[in-house]
Amino acid sequence: MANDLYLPKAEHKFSFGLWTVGNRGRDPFGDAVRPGLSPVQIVEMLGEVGAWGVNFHDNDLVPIDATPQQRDQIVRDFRKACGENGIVVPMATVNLFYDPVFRDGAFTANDSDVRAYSLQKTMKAMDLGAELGAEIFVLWGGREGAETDACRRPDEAIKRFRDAINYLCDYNSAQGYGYRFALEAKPNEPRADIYFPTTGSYLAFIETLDNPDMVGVNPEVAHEHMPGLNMTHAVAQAWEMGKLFHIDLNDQVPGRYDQDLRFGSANIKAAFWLVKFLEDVGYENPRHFDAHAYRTEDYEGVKDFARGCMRTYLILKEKARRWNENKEIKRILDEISENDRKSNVGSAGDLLNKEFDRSKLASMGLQYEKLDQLTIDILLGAD
Ligand code: GLT
Ligand code: MN
Ligand code: MN
Repeated sequence: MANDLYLPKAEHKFSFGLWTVGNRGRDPFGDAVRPGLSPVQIVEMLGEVGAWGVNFHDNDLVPIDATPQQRDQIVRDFRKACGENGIVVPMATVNLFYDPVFRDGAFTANDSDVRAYSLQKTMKAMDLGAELGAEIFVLWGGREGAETDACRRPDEAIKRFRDAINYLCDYNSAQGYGYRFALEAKPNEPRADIYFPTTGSYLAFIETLDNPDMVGVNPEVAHEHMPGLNMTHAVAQAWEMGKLFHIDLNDQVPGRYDQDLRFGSANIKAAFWLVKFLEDVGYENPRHFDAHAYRTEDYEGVKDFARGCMRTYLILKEKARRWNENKEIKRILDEISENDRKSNVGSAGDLLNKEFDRSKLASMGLQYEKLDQLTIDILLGAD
């Protein structure tokens, strides 16, 4: 019975990118360790492990040099495989980082032909995603950055990026696609510094667009952890602004290269607070795992990896339920909320004349040690 709780279902909206379970284990120091799978084979694998959705970059599905006929055949085969395996396409994205043409960035590149080509490639990727039912379009500006600031003024890059997003929003409206764009931040890698390093940077930027309502964010655990930030806080700010359009779940030890580890495999407690937040607020957009299996694995190991991402999420969801129902935790939270309610600031005049007993306010223990240990007890199964 308890095990059923941890089985993925469509209602959980668990999705994977073609590039995640299809990852062949290449890294900067070593070649592929797994044979390539076709998009159809990847969809079959996702059906087998119980996922709900598949996402793709344009070129994960259609090779960059495919003819229009080849493209149409690939789309037909892929659509059929999705139907046969009960898999939907919630999100699409565009690869603006792999081809050498993007060596100086895409929307922010100094060459206006590169910028125009990047827009054209993105529009075609939007056409492709819309054809397969995608409603969210992620934009990760992997090469929108610099190794040296001698190359351009960073504010010029921001202006170019804004022009590009405005242009794509207009295209979205003109085509009637109804996409919601989700901007994904990362501090560095593959460039030395990327222009919008944090989710907060994008949240501020979005308000400067012509159509801010069409654009939100896609925070990724690893990208917040790389610089040592708190993913749940980034997600909370996005949520509070109505901008949490999509999420990339994975794991990452701070201060290392981009590890894209199985969700919850490195920082269980951080993963717990994230899942608890998403469940408490009622997040209903896709739960996308942007991660890949260790390089030691064959495709059986890749399935273990994919099942593990979903299982850990569901275990943590159940832990969050236990946390919310724990009597001792509830009692402490009640006391905290009493302190929260006890005074109103009132008018500025009243407040200026009010007397506060600072030493009394500072003397009371807040019981956070106890709260945190109760959390640990739940996480370690000692509750
Ligand atoms: C790439 C990157 C991810 C992004 C993908 C979307 S591509 O794998 O590392 O974080 O989400 O472009
Ligand atoms: Mn990543
Ligand atoms: Mn990502």
